[in-house]
Amino acid sequence: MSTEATEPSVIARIDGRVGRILLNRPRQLNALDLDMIRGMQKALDAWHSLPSVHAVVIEGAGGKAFCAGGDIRAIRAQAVAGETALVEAFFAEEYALNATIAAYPKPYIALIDGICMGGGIGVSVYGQMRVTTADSLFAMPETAIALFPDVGATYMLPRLPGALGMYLALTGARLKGADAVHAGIATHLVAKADVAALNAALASDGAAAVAAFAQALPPFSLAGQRAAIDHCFGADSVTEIVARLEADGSDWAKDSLRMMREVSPSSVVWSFAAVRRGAAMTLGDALAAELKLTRTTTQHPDFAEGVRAMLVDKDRQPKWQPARIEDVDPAVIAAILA
Ligand code: QUE
Repeated sequence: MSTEATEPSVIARIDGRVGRILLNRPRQLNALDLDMIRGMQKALDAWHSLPSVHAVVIEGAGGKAFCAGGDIRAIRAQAVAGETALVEAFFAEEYALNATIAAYPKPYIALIDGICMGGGIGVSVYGQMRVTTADSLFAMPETAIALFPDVGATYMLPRLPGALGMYLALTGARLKGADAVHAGIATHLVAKADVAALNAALASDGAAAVAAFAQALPPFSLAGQRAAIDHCFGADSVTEIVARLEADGSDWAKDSLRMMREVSPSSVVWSFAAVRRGAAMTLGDALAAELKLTRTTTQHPDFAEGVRAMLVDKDRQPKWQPARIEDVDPAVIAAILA
């Protein structure tokens, strides 16, 4: 029997002018489970009309991650056990939280210092300010587990410059802090050494404190690839993206092809379609379409296999069905997207 007191996985408190949310599951890289989602929703609802709370500040505990995503291992176990109501509850409440943040009437400030992937992007990117340190890592890596870029990313990614969003969606490529600001995922770059002082200034001055800590951006490390990204990932089909990357032949194109060939081929095809579709949707409609898409994608064998390979057994050797992008059946994908 453990005698340790269980720490709450989300800590919400008022500090000066701000409401603070601490994601507090550091050993799981602050990956969101249903309890955490409910704790965040409850805090945001309580502060929504409370005049003394002028802004909300969200952070991750432990110094390694802001939030690595959702508690996908639990979702996989529920999906495999046929507990579809639990899977549905998780995604429905997570997406409702994303929508709450997007519509929040007060400044919502995410302090991102470390890993920020998937669900972590969903609880930050719709806020007014996404403050990042230089060493943070941002990614939408869902094609690696045969899900798709969700938490509203089918709405958000097509609104990034050019075809950058499709590149991030299909390859799962990581961006460091400054590049995330260039891409529009983050809004301000701050020095790691300034985070504590910024945090204190937020409590006394609210959101206005951020500006004084923002650093000048170094050049976008993808500046030299921007034209190729738009050309290759702006193509009208996955097959054409692959053909353009093969024709490009640069190191960047080879790396991109390698990343796209490692992840679930079926997921690449349905994620392409979902991100394309989201370009013409509102955030609310995109989240509704995503919820529908979770019902079919979590039933595809690649989802259980991808989570097994990346997060359960961690052998990173998934056996995808089918194994090649070229063998993905358009009729199967159309049924998943319907
Ligand atoms: C792709 C993903 C995720 C991932 C790894 C991938 C993802 C996710 C996690 C994750 C990380 C740490 C945890 C955890 C989950 O990893 O979405 O519970 O402790 O949440 O290659 O999409």
